[in-house]
Amino acid sequence: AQSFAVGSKSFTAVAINTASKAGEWIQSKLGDYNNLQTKYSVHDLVTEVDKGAEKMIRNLIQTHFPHHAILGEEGVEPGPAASQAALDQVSGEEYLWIVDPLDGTTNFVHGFPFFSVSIALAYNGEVIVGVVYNPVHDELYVAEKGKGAYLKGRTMRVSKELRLSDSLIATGFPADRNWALPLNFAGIQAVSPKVRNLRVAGSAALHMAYVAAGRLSGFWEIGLNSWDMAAGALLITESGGKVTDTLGNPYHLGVRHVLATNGHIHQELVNELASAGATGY
Ligand code: 2AM
Ligand code: CA
Ligand code: CA
Ligand code: CA
Repeated sequence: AQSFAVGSKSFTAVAINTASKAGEWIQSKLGDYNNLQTKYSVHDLVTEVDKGAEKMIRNLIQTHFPHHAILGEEGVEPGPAASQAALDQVSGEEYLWIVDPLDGTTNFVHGFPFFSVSIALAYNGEVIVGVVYNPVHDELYVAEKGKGAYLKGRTMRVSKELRLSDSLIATGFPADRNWALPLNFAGIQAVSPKVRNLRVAGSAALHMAYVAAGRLSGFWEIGLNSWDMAAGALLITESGGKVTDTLGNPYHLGVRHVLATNGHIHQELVNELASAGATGY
């Protein structure tokens, strides 16, 4: 059965400790432009900090749970096909850690202070622990399945807006400039007149944490990977919100086009994206 610990070691405590340590190290490297590389395209960056943070996270998890599997962004070849293959490869694992060591690399490189560390633990394919850490604001978001979600020791709840017209919504500009970017422009064109305003701040994991904390009413993005969303998805559902694909189907680790909201405005957003032909499907 699902458990939150092996022996005396709490999964959540390890996730929190690991995300905090990695985040503090990342923060200490802010403004360091060394070893900037492009990965898949000029829009897809990776730095020694992404790689170093992932190494640190893997080491800490392995020290505590040597038999658990780890899926981390920097251990996977770039591109959607390799991401899907990497996820398929670990789909049979009982305990799987899903790690984005630095979500918002472009922001980090430019010194735009909106990035995060995302660590999730899945048990038989279902996320049971999710932690997102924003080192800039020293904000640690924690969720345990069935036990709620917390920010600075306080229970998080999603926002209360009932209508899109009262809502602050976030999305992302996809890294894929060929099919996903024009598609999301269509989504933005459809959604932006209906909402109070739109934000595009560049960290999917942190956008999702903001939905959980009630700072955003919703978020959607096309072409993401499991490590961008796994922790954020649990934060949101444990805060009373809703996470699906952009068609409104239930979230699972293989979802790439995500819609996450306070629940109330979910169907309205599904409808807008569908009518704009901007679901990504
Ligand atoms: P990253 O910073 O960890 O790479 C911003 O729109 C979001 O897209 C971020 O969460 C970012 O994660 C992610 N992202 C950046 N490049 C990407 C790519 N090539 N494919 C998919 N997602 C990407
Ligand atoms: Ca990346
Ligand atoms: Ca990411
Ligand atoms: Ca990353």
